[in-house]
Amino acid sequence: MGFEYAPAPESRSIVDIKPSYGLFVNGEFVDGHGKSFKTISPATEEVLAEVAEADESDVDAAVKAARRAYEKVWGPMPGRERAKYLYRIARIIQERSRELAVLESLDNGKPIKESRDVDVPTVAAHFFYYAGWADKLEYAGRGADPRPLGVAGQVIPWNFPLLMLAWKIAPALACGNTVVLKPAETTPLTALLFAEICQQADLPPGVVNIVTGAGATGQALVGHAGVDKVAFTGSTEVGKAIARAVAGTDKKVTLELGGKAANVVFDDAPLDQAVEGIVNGIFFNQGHVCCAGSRLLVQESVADELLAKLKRRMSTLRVGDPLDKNTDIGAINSAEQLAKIRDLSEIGESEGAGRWSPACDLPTTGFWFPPTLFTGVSQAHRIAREEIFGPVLSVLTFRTPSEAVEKANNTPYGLSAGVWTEKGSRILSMANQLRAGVVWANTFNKFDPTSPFGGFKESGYGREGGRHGLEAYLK
Ligand code: TAP
Repeated sequence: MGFEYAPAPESRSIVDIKPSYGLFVNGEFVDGHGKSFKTISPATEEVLAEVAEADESDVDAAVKAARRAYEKVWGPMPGRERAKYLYRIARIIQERSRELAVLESLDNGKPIKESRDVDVPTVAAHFFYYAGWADKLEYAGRGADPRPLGVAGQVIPWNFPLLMLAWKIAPALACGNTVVLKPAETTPLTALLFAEICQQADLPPGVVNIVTGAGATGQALVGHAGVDKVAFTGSTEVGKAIARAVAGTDKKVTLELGGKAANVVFDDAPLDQAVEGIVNGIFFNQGHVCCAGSRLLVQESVADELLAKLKRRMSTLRVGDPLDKNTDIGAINSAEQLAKIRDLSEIGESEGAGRWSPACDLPTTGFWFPPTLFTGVSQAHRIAREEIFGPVLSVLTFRTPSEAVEKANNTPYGLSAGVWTEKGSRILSMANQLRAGVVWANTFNKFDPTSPFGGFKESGYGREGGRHGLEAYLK
């Protein structure tokens, strides 16, 4: 039985979007020297604001501001004092959480219930968590008096704009580094609101600098000689280019790249619960998730039953206005990403996989893609190998646990995996055999600041989160 939902839009009046934004350098908003660019709402294609582009000279000014702040203020400051700033930032994030959530949904296209209930609370949690470490770094496992690295150049993607910012900035600052961060071109607005929060927290000028722009700005940042540490989250392709660019320098690097996670369902799994985990694994955030469970591996004996349940559940997903509190699946972040999802889905069909989506009305403006699954997928299909980064699930089957392991690990990536079974011993055995940085058992896409996150193989190197996340920012 279906239900009709009355619209329940979150008001956008809480955010005050300025017509144009400068760069945040040395504690102030300044004009950029590059060509400014527009950021739009992917749900409506409405222009939200004009944003400055940082060229090489702007990046240079930001790195120099970060260096001064590192040497004169932030580096020498006792950890207990740095902690106070981080706690203050965390509390302001909580106080302004509705504003941050609405702005994130507007600029990114993700549903408000996700930005409100997952992204922003996790962002605050990261700042609280690393604030707690700032005066306890001698217990981080890096010696009695671990030192910061200096200036961190950080480049982040568009799928979790604020959360990726928090993953990068909170541990860097806790350890005594200063940062220059480049948000993604399509989602700069919440990083700029975060810059205002730094001002509100009286963070000393130059400790956090935000340079907006496109790939060239990111390239200028990671290539800058004054950057001691490069932290990048994004595609494997750009990650490789960055690794090449910093090879031979003494910069420290962490790379968090793509994924093609297997979500493995055994015949003894609680199937209704598994269906919720599969849906959360691939349709959360429109599937724009590096650790998305984009390959469902289901044991053959329960495949038909599970697929019937999954299709029924997918038919209840509501696609539409990101600001509506009932929405499950929002807009695809950009026309470019939509084209990529469409291309790979068409390739899936032409290679012989069976495509299915529930009936759903998509809005006529903006960028949309229905929740989609492919059955009859073989390991050779491109939709089983390549990261689609959209709401598209590839379903494969297996007969034995060793076949499941073999298929799950048959990927150049290794970021995450899921296991669904009622046997604890099987969970442990699978977790030991799966080559993935995170293995979830009877759940999926759970994030916690105390837990390290990162990849194997082409999913990158280094860990973010937890005590391990400090290592990336300490000598
Ligand atoms: P990318 O195209 O790699 O972009 C990531 C960031 O790098 C953006 O800010 C981008 O700027 C910038 N950039 C582009 N070219 C650059 C260059 N040559 N040098 C330095 N910076 C450069 O990825 P995306 O499309 O934004 O994000 C999707 C990818 O990120 C997926 O593969 C996904 O799996 C991965 N991802 C991984 C994780 C983790 S934790 N492993 C988390 C989220 C996303 P522009 O915005 O202007 O392009």
